[in-house]
Amino acid sequence: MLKKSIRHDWQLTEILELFQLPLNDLIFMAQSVHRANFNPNQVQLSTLLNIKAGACSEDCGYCSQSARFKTELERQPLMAVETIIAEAKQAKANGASRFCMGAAWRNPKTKDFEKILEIIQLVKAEGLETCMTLGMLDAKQAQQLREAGLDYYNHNLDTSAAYYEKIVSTHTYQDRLDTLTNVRKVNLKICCGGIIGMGESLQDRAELLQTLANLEIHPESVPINQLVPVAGTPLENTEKLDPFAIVRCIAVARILMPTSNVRLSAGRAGMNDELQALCFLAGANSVFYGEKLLTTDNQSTRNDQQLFKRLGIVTSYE
Ligand code: SAM
Ligand code: DTB
Ligand code: SF4
Repeated sequence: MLKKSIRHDWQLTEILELFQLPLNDLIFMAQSVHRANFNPNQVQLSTLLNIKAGACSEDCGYCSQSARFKTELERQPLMAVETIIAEAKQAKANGASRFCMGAAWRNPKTKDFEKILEIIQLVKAEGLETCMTLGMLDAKQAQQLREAGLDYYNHNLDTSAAYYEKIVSTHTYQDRLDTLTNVRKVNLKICCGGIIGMGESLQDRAELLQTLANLEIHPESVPINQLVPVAGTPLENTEKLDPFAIVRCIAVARILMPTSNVRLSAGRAGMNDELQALCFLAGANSVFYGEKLLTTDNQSTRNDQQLFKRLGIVTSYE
């Protein structure tokens, strides 16, 4: 029964009610949905690499890579293909099943695109799934990425449409949705989620999850990031979240999108083992794995391996 109930007509009031359930009830419901659809003791590992750093034209208020903020990040042009492949090999040797490459761009430029296509082919040849996040894409670019063999495209909606305007002024929520449409049209898998802890309300979180869950096809991968405050960005001093907020958000995402991989994403470095275990209980079944996210620290691979062992979690190739 739980298995069949994939819906695309979630109402905001229903979602808010889920968020407001007693935590035990919410986790029980999410874990029941999770078990009906997945091995509850399996977590998928994706490793991130920032292949072009900083100097981004956009003004996303959380981001260390915007050219508009004075952060400590050093800008770096598009990385050499050989360096990327060496990192991919290392990620595979450490046990990752997917290699996710990010570039600090508003959108990819023609001069870099051939190299991007070559990178996809070479990383795939290492036996890894590939994911890229390069900013906005037009229909032709999406098609070319697909033809090169890309598996996933990451493009987050990040928050509600209303709150997005307070966080970013250089592009719109509709721009983000248009890229998702272009990506879906060519049958690329979608990785799309958001960030909590940017000063948004519970309603903003509910609206983000509603938008994701009511897409014609649910994103195959839903990253739930907790803001990593970066010195020099407008959000650097945002109030810290109650640790249970991410547990609730993961649980609601799991209930709304029963067959998607829900990823406990940025912010994990600041979480203890117990909180991460609670997130897995609430239905998270994927993490970013490796010492670094894009520009900030992640949990160490050693800690992760120990934690998975202690929890009896197997990390799998999908
Ligand atoms: N430029 C591309 C874009 O904006 O889509 C790709 C890279 S961008 C850094 C990818 C995602 O990382 C953002 O959409 C956001 O969800 C997440 N992110 C960036 N900085 C973050 C931070 N400080 N804390 C949490 N998540 C963050
Ligand atoms: C996603 O949702 N989170 C990742 C990935 N997709 C690209 C990025 C997290 C970035 C955290 C801050 C940083 O390291 O710069
Ligand atoms: Fe640029 Fe992406 Fe950072 Fe926004 S989130 S400033 S588009 S790198």
